[in-house]
Amino acid sequence: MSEALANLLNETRQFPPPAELAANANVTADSYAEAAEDRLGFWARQAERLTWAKQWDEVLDWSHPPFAKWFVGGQLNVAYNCLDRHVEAGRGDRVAIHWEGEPGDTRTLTYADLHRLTCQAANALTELGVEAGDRVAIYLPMIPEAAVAMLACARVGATHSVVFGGFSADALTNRIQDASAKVVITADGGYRRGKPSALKPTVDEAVANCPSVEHVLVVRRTGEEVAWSAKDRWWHETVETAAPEHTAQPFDAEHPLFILYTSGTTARPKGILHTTGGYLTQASWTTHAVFDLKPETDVYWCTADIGWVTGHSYIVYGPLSNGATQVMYEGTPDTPHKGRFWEIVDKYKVSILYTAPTLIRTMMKWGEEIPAGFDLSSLRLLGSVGEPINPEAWMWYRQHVGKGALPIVDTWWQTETGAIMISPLPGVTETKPGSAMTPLPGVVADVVDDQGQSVPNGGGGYLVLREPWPSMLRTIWGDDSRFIETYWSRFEGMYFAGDGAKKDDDGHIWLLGRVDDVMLVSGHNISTTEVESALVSHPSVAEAAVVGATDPTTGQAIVAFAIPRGTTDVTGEAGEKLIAELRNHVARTLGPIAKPRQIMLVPELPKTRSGKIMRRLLRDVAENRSLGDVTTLQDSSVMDLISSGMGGGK
Ligand code: 6R9
Repeated sequence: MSEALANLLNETRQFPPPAELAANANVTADSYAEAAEDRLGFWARQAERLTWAKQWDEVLDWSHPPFAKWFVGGQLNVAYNCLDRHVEAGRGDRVAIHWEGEPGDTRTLTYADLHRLTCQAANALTELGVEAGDRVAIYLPMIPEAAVAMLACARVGATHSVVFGGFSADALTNRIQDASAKVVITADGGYRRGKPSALKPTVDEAVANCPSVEHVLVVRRTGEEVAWSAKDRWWHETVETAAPEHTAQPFDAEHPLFILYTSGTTARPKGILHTTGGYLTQASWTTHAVFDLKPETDVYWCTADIGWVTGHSYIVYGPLSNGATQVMYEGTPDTPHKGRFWEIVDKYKVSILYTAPTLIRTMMKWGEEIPAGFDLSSLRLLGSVGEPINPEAWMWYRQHVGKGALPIVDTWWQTETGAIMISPLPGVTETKPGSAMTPLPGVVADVVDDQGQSVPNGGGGYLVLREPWPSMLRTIWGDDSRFIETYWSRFEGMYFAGDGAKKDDDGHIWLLGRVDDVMLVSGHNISTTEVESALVSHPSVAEAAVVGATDPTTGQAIVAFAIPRGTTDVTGEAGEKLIAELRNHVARTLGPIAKPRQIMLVPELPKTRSGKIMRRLLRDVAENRSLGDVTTLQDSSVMDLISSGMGGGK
């Protein structure tokens, strides 16, 4: 795909794991060999890390691809694995969640506390008529009740569908209707950017159009006034008064655990369905392996929202099944000040931090003096997820958060994959800034060309998965044919992830962004990620987004949007000079073919609510079109800022 650029972005820096971490790592290099020799045996051993009520008969049934069944005949309860077994083993007093509200209020929940609340919530759901197999929609802020609600559903075998609290009434309505949810769990609101942000009115609007909903359970968080209907029940009057005893009943390994909707760029949302045994096996093992989590001593913090898959797998199911102590934060990173994240790391002595490139680049823009003002000495491992991380952002993360020494795990995966697939192992892999490196043991990924042929080292193409994996999506809810068409039709017998990737000379994998975002310039495929990384490698640029705009001579031309770092002067002539310098910088770094036709200096970039850059909207700006659908934008005023521009020119 990027033959014009292959190997032009010469990243030669490499960092071996710290010796002490390598010596005590949860997982060693042997795992790769073990899994290569017997992949199903390897996954069966990881499944044994869980507590099963009934042993499986067969590890994988792949007799009707692409419909997989893992741990066939096995039975377990997910909530039992996340809570009861820790309490039964005498670890009930261990802190499960150090919760920090945005206004600064805090709660500490031990495993015993979380267990009791989950049992009460399970009893309350049963009392509301929820049975195994029913769907429950969850629309909550980042409060402990979000985890409790998910675990209570898992406990009674109800399938949860968490909808991110920032989504509109329309988005919520579509998701409730698609899954015919019987109950909605919400709150009066949550705190965002220093003030209460209401949720209940959105639910009221949605539920008015959702006849399947019988009850709405409402957590009181902000105390703001809410409208009340016959379907509504307060959480504190229903859950907190319910009996605290509840016996978790085991469910089949393939029992539906949750549906999570992915937005997609154009089409209607897809309800990605995950099931019980395989999902928990891989979510749990990857938490243990990739984060080297030591439940007795580590304090883990994943900054994602529970409304995204990262929150499902790496706040709820992965960490809790391992008995981890974690931090959960309700609010935004700049409330009440830009050091809030670092203050939290310092306060709770966080040792493992898992965050997103968009946040790292925002921190770069704010300046390194902010993290420098806090004691980050408790940190020992850093993670990244959500987008390709540019080498300069990776280096900044290592330098200014990781004391120039900590390992970084850049983890590639998707809502559809359920758990981490491609990532360094922190005690094994010699990392390269910007590369997700190699598939985890038990995962068979490859980069293939248009014809589905594996590309040689140094080549680029499409990322695929060649073998089924335990936490793979089982289907799109209610739409098997769309499942087949979207993921299994592009290449015979392979899962098509929709991402471009290349293999470097050592065979390590570099993600190049969504294939829809690849540009075709004078007959050459050029990845947006590589040009963005070249721009971010310039000291004056904090963040960049690149798109291909129609061009009469070259087919597509590269148009870049760049956010200058903190104090850079971008007014008038200084701006023009910087733009000229940046165009030449890209040409020098990647080759003349990648020189942007146009660079615009902007204060912000349009992002989805999960922090991914929306290049589609930038393409509209670059081609002087009116803007397409902006409903999934995190902040719709951003597009006005960009269109009016801080500076532009060729
Ligand atoms: C976990 C999550 C999935 C898409 C995926 C890819 C991008 C995620 C990445 C990455 C490069 C990484 N992505 N992690 N790209 N390097 N480490 O984000 O799930 O919201 O479904 O998005 O995100 O493009 O295909 P989801």
